[in-house]
Amino acid sequence: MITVLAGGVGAARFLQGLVQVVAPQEITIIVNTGDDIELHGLHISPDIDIVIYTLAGIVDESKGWGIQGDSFHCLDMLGKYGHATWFMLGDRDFATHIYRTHLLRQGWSLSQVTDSIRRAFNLEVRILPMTNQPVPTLILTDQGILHFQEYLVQRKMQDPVKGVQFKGIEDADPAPGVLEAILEAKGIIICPSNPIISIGPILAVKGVREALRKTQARIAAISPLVGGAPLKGPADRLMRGLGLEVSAYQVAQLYQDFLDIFVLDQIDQNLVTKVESLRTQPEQPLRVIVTDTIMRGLKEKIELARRVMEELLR
Ligand code: FO1
Repeated sequence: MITVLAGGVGAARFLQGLVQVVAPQEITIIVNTGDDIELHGLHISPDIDIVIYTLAGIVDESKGWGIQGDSFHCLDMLGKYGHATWFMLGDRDFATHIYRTHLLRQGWSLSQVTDSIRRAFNLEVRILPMTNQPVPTLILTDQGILHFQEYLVQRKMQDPVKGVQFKGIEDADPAPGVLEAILEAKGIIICPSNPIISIGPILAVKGVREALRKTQARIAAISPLVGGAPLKGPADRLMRGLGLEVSAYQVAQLYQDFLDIFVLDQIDQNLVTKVESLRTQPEQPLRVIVTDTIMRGLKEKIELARRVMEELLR
């Protein structure tokens, strides 16, 4: 089994390549749920949906989220009733949130609902939410405490970041199968996702970091920062706000205690020696791979996945 830690858009794009290189039945994806939000009385799990829609081939590729060709009549109508419409939920996307919320209210867990949605799309990968309990990511700003989606989408990242909190994380148990997927894996991949708000919440779930330190499997991470900037999203603003250096080196340092392989983009070739120096035990060097990590098309996604798998299983 290959276990993958995933956020949203960057992870989903990488997974499109990985499923061409590794048999989907062999892949377990542990997905961040810190971005989850309740809107219009519905439970929305953006990262889970982004992964499922992308692997199902129905995602809006230009945005990386939502369903291609979706319409927005339901949201327009809700707007007439005075509901906030800043989070662009399409009509077909709404069906997913209605279905999820309906089953959650009947007592299903988020794991069970996610598996049911996965099966509806005939996906053979295993998709596990990191936890079944709500752990919203909160961004501390001088405008007060904002839900991550309010910070990102509603306020368009305009507020300087003073801190990040995963509310309730201390009491959140890993979802069934999460720790086993790490401990029993043949190889583990940390996707090129935001290290603070996508991978950070997964690592903060009880027992996950310890399992990563303990597992016999090699662990590879792909830098989401290229040339000191994210390809998409607020990683730079969040890292700066937390007093961290905005660089691939800093990302490797955040994973230092469990990392075996770090994948840098060609642009960051100059960081190789610095990242290699992060190894904690001399007998277990940190291998740094330099390759093209910018996934323009399927060919690049497959090539990146192939390169990572080659290193992971060598
Ligand atoms: N991102 C936006 O920038 N604007 C939106 O209106 C928006 C709506 C949306 C609806 C469903 C969904 O699954 C994702 C959506 N996203 C939107 C993306 C999302 O906010 C983030 O990209 C992820 O949470 C980050 O991983």
